[in-house]
Amino acid sequence: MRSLRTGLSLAALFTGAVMLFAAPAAHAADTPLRDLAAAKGKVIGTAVTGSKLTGTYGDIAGSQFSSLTPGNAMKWETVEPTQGSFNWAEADQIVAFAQAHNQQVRGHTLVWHSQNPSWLTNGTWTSAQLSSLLQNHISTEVGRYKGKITAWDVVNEPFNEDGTYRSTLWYNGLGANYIAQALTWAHAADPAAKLYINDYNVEGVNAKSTALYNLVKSLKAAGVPIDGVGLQAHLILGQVPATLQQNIQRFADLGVDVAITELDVRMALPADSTKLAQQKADFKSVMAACVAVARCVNVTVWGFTDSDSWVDSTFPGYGAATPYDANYAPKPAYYGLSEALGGTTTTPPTGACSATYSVGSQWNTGFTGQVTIACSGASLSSWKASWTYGAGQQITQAWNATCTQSGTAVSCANASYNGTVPDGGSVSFGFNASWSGSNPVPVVTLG
Ligand code: G2I
Repeated sequence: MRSLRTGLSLAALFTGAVMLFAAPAAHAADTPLRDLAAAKGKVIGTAVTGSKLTGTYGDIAGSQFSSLTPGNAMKWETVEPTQGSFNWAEADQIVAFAQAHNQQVRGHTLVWHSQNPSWLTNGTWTSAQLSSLLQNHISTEVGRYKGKITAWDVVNEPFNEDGTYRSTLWYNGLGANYIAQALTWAHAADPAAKLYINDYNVEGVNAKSTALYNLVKSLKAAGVPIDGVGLQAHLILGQVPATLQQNIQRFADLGVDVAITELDVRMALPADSTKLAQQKADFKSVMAACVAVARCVNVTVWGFTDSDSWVDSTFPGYGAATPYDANYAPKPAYYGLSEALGGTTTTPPTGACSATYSVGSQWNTGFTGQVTIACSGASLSSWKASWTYGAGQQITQAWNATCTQSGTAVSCANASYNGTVPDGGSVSFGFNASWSGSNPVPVVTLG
């Protein structure tokens, strides 16, 4: 009893605070991506949700990007939910925001098999009726925004993976010629807008991208107004196609522009420092491929923050696919984009988060410890605290983290419920451990 009381009072002596890295707010001094891109003759864009364009979301969208793409606001089901009754509110709002921030707008998308209104998909139409519905839709929407849209994704996702035409309302009703007709109608409605065909899984050289290549070549030969191809680039961590730059180049050599239109890189959750570093490399190599080809004009991310991404709901267990975390802190991926555009920042991508280690109580054979991870001017979506026990200490039990010890090396990762450390917030976990002889406070690293 006496020794226990002595041990407890001594514990205060062992309570130390270890600051890790404390960087300034990670994005404070960095040159905005749009300025870096402009210096390379490129445009950098993001998909946006109109209702979110205020506060920090609006600040980042307006200051970092030189192009906006409405994520859903210009799709047919949004703009004409009931036949003949139009809703342009969100699309107008995004266009106005872009104009106020000196940004381009990529119009997305006029002809697609998805996100069409039910009155259209459930209707029974002759070819002539379908053709006239499509022409009216294109003329109305492109005409409304004439002079305000830099580029339109006129036709979206026309191909199957094997390079055959996708069976859709349009292909089945009008034949493959719907593509040339849509481009021609869009050109008539806004002759200055650049007209694109946009698809996914066409980033590398493969059957699908070769079908797109052959289509563009034949459209050009026939004098159809086609100005560019959009490579969506919904990628999986570590899987940027090796032939991306070669593929961009072959389209450029056909005499069309190329845009990376919907870039994101999804990973299995939870994110960790290894995955985020790979994601940085992936974003960097995509941007570098675009920078390397003069006719690659725009790289657009499909949502700039993990709180505004389609990935999490579509691929359960996957996420963290964008360059900013859910609390608007730039992730390593942001610095991947920045570095590929010539940015020279060396700011630690994990930002100003630190861990403090303390011994709470200590008795002759054991002690209770605590680590607090706190963020200021940065945030974390997952964490791992590691240290070395040089004096034979051994973790026996932990709570609010999963701790493993191998020899002298201790590593504690967040539990499923406390991976997020918001800007200005903190998370703590505790543990019991044994000791003998001495119990020095270790240096903790955060990853
Ligand atoms: O699916 C990812 C993208 C693939 N390429 C074409 C893009 O247009 C497409 O974007 C996504 C939007 O980011 C999502 O936000 O398209 C999805 C639909 O295919 C959009 O998801 C829909 C949800 O499915 C709806 O439940 C929701 O009401 O977004 C709607 C509006 O938030």
